[in-house]
Amino acid sequence: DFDIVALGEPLLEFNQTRPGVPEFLQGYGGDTSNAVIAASRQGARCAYLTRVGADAFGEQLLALWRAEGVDTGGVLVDAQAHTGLYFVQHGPQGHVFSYMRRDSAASRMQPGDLAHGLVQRARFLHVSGISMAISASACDTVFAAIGLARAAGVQVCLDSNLRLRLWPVDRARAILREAIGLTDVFLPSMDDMQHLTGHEDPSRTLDWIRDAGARGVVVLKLGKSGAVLDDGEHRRAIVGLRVASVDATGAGDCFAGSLLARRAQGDAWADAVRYANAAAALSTQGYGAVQPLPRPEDVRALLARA
Ligand code: KDG
Repeated sequence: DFDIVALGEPLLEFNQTRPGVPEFLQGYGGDTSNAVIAASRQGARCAYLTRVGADAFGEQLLALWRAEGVDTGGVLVDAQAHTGLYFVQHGPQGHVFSYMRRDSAASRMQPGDLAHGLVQRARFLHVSGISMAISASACDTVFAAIGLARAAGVQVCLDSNLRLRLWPVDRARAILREAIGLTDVFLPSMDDMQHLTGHEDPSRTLDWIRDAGARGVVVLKLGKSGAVLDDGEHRRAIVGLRVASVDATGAGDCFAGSLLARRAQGDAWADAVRYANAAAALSTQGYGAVQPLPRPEDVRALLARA
């Protein structure tokens, strides 16, 4: 059985680490894949659900998950489509993503792909706005997985991960609202929520989320400024930690994976959020979404200094 089963789209990553220099560091991305790798590095038992193409990139991703200890029994190889990829470039406003993913293998996921029964064997199901944005059939697959999870008593975790290149804001708001009401753990970022709600302050944003039907725990991520944990009774701020950041790609995914891993290992919510906040900060110190994901000893060392 698994602590975390995640569902979404993995991507090959090409990261331009020096602006203007035509060289790209090859790595891996895809928010939900990043999150399970982060969780696995923290000691959680994880599985990933997706489709990859019958191509070299799909094989590389399968090798990555195996090397990271992530179960691939729920990964289908789709000979009719390619594995998606993206480029990361760095500008004055931070990182910029360019996607090459339309009609990718993962976007062809169907609810019938879930027949393996892995969702029901998890403690947490992890899905995201991106998992739902990539196509209508992937969106249906996410809602089917949520239905299976709820029927089996598996807790549903949703990361907002709003990518407005992938879907229009009105559709994103309607679908995310629907999904928020079905979550046990909702992980929005303040940036994403500003697009959805128009609110600029955390407490009005959390009120909007509760009005949308969120019943369980909500952790509103404030980037460098930390996070606010709302457990339904109390709201408390967790301060951001200062580190020398070079690339924030995947920091939110590291937060999600680390948080669920620590919950699965028995931490109280506030301790798990503090841990996830430190892990996410460390993940910004290297380029790419996966390579800089920290190990527990690094996270503990930062927490001890904080
Ligand atoms: O959170 C980081 C991800 O956004 C990145 O790895 C690429 O999954 C990705 C996406 O769809 O933006």
